[in-house]
Amino acid sequence: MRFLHTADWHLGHHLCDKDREEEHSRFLDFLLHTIHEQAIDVLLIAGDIFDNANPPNSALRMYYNFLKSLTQTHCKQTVIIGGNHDSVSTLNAPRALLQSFNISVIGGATENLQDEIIEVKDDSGIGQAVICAVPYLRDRDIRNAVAGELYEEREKRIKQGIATHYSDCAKMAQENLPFGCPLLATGHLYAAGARTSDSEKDIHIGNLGQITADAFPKAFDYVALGHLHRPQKVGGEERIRYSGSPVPLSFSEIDDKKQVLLIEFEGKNLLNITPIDVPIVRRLRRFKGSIAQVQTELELFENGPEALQCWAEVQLELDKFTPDADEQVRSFAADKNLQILKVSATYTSALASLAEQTEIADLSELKVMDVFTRRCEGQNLDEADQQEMTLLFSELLSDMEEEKTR
Ligand SMILES: [Mn+2]
Repeated sequence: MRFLHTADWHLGHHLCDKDREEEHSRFLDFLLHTIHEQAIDVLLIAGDIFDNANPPNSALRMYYNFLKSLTQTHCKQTVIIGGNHDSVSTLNAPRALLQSFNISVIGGATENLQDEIIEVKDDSGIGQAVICAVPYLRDRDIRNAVAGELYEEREKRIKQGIATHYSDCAKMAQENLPFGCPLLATGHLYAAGARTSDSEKDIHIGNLGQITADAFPKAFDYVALGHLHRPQKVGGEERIRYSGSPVPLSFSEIDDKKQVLLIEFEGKNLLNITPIDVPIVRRLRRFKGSIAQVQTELELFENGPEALQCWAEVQLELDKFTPDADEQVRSFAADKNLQILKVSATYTSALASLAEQTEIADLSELKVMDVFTRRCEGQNLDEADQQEMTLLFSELLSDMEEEKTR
């Protein structure tokens, strides 16, 4: 059997106010083409289909058009799980309808665990594989907050909650697993030791729920993960993987390979895992250094073979405040097929404190947690209090986020 693993599409995403529609549309065309070409039997989409809980109509249209085209391929079964960015109700709304096309949607943890277990059958109804379609597990799905709980206890409870969910699922799935058939699982979480980029939001109260590879039962022959945008294995295990996002979601992902994963089974034997590169349709570039260095680099910039115009970020390193730095930099790129989306500056020593003040001027650059941390500074809190305050604040943020994505 041939499975294709992808995740973190983030349809409806914007990079510095620029929409990604063209890139997403080309990715979905590539995906359909790959499904045909590689004769894929099962498609696994491991969460964060949409960038936010209220996706724009254009993103919804793209999603449904893709699913419609999918029904015209030989793909027998599609499994879609909700991520931390997805709204459970938005994903689940067409669930019953999509089920009649063998597209199973698990927007959020289900009341009855059996609903997360999906059997793949051939045309004559014979079981071929079973998938534990575990979605992003929200705080309320895995633990009941206990008043006065300490940091360590909270961490342990979340981790244990996730691990228990997986082991219960595996046990239940094994009961009906036809002999010689593979058992797969999905997940949307932050596995310990994995590498992040700049574009993942914190999950599980400031990333408290980092589980390790051994939390996934050995019974799983492959685990298709989502959440982290860089493709990677977990704990060195071949069978536990992040596919990564197909479109770079921040300038920190410039050097990452963007891929989908082809997983081939013969009976229960995992034969091959083959990354298939997603074609780059738009290059993202980062230019860094003094104004003169950036000028030289921009002058040397050559257009690549990509279909769409390059987007760039410029990080200036300045020794004095230069009011027209932004304008200067943009003028160097005037006759290039390149658009500068963002210019930021850092200052050398003497101006550092001033820079810290001016840095705050750009609100879009500030993260909520950074503002909170700065506010705590100078309050003379001891380390334990600081940790507790940060945890409480993360918990509040997490609750607000979960409220948005119900
Ligand atoms: Mn994501």
